Amino acid sequence: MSERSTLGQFDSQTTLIPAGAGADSTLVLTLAMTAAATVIFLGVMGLVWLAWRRERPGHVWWLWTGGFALPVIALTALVVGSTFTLASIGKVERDALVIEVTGYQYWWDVVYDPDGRALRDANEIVLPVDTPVTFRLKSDDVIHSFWVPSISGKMDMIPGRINELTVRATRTGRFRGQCAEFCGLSHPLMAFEVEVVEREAFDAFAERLAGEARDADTLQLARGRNVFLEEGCAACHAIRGVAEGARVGPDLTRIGARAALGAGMWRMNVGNLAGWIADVQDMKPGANMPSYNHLSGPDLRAVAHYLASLK
Ligand code: HEC
Ligand SMILES: [Cu+2]
Repeated sequence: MSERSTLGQFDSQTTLIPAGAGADSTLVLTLAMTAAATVIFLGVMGLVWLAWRRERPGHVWWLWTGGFALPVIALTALVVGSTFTLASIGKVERDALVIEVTGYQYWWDVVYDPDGRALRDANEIVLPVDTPVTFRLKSDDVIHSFWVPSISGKMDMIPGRINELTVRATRTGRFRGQCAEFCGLSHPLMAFEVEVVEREAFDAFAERLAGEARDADTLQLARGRNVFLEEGCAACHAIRGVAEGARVGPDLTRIGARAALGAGMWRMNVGNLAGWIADVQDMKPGANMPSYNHLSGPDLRAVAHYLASLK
């Protein structure tokens, strides 16, 4: 079994098996364009073949239809098709749920309902199925691009700007998102998971997110929480109810519940968590986090178990 994250199933990151309204219409347009291009290509090749066989050049009539009328008709149809598709993608809906996503080198800050309860999470996005969701996309360092190929087209995240992208997931499942704009050497390692669930499951998820982190209710977990506080992790990471405010790294309040560790890179488990903390530069080269290879074995195990318990 691969130690990589759960994603990598063949339908988790593809525009060819759509799971969202935007991806749906883009696929229809793509197929229509491919079909039209194929017909035109075959037609032109047919004409080339005819021209090849005849000794005399064809009539002027051919020039007018083949060289002028046909291209005008074909291009007009394609322009109309793509204009309407583009207009239908990301159409703003008033009652859409708002999720604010901020890109950082090389991870994602996620805030549900930013104008209301402002529930913060990271590196994973849960969406209710068949519900319009408007992503409010920002960046705090360089330009990133937010892309969940199975669900919708991509949208740039530009420092100092807010871009909006409205999507509607059409079936439940797990999908993979990926930063789609070169943002530094570790850009390809900047991914995330999207889980599309039924509305009730989404509401339950939001409830869990609203609370504080789970208590450290065993000796080992308490030791792990102390390591977290004493080693200065809280300078960059927040855990609600334990250490609040820091935004340099992902919010860890419910890290143990995420399927992947390190923005879509590794499967979430105690072993990978310990490896990450001890030698993050080996697990994810370029991550903006120091390695903690001076921790004792028991301390490292304790903090890894503590983080895994935060669900
Ligand atoms: C200087 C700031 C900084 C400090 C200090 C720091 N981290 Fe991080 N940490 C980060 C950043 C930035 C990331 C995101 C890296 C990436 O994915 O590119 C991160 C990622 C993580 C992740 C993965 C989060 C996820 O969603 O997958 C864990 C777990 C983690 N840190 C634990 C710790 C622990 C435990 C400590 C203390 C022993 C610590 N960090 C100290 C900045 C920091
Ligand atoms: Cu990026």
